[in-house]
Amino acid sequence: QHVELQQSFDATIADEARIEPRDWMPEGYRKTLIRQIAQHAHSEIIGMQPEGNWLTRAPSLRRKAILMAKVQDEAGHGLYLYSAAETLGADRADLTDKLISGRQKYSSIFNYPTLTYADVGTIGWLVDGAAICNQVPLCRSSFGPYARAMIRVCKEESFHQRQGYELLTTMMGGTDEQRAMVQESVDRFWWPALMMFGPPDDRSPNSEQSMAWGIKRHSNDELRQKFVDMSVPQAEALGVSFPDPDLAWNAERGHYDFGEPDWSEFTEVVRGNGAMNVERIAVRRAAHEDGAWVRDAATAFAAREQENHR
Ligand code: FAQ
Repeated sequence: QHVELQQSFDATIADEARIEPRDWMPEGYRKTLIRQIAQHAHSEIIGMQPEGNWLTRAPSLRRKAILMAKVQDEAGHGLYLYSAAETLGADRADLTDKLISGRQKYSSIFNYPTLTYADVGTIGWLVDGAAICNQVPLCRSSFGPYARAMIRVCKEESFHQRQGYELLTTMMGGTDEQRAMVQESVDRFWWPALMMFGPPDDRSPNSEQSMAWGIKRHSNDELRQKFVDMSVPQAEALGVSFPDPDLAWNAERGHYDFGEPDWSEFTEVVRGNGAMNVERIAVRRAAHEDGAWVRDAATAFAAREQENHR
């Protein structure tokens, strides 16, 4: 019977059809999806912090309203993704526990500090830009609930990217000081944004199997290249440069050549040694502990309601 189940799973993948929660799936497929979706959900939740840092100091009411809406969207994405993980049998409380005890990862990018308001624009433009580049193909992921969640998430992320670009465009039309602030921010975020796509293909242990299963649709290096190609004309239009002397159009390849990110820095950040790792987890842990009474009250309320309806 197991052979038949495996054959039916393989046929679904080969037909580019969707695997749904009720379907049989290999344990490795389930585990890989839980790992990736949980990491993705954690990134959305931790990703609220760098920009949330500027909510109380936004330069105008308009900017504050926009930023508040964006940060709220990230919370929504996180909840959506935790729900997708739950369809695979994962327990949300357990996933949160794994995040705050350091047993599950979140994206390296959120371990860099946000030092100026220009960082809000740069995160929108480059970080959400990289996120979209990586996530649009995931709308065709082989696992139904993940693919469907990605459709809405991508629509919201593209709004986020535009607001970031618009913010930077406004600053570039301002004073010399504002223009310098934008360039300084782009200089800090360019390389970390390239690292969001993960290690180079020859050092990416999960890529091959995840691509065979249709969980990932492109390799890390393919998406990184796509992001560079997309970003260079946008930088030119904005009037900023990227801090990479090797960045140059290669007519033969039809792509931009670019330098190598500092992979030792990436490894250190993923290991927990980036500038903000300790603070990010401490803030998340404190929010979880401070919210314990809400969870307790909701559970007690649900129990009482059930009792009343007996
Ligand atoms: N940071 O074998 P691979 C957002 C880990 S966007 C930390 O290549 P895989 C939106 C990887 O987990 C950000 N760790 O792995 C937003 C694995 O470790 P493990 C979130 C990383 O899974 C914007 C090991 O390295 N987006 O939040 C990173 O095939 C603005 C080996 O790597 C997603 O998660 C990294 N950058 O490919 C929110 C998208 N890269 O688990 C707020 C979905 C790799 O074996 C504000 N995820 N690792 O111990 C994916 O597409 C994939 O998981 C990759 C990694 C491409 C990230």
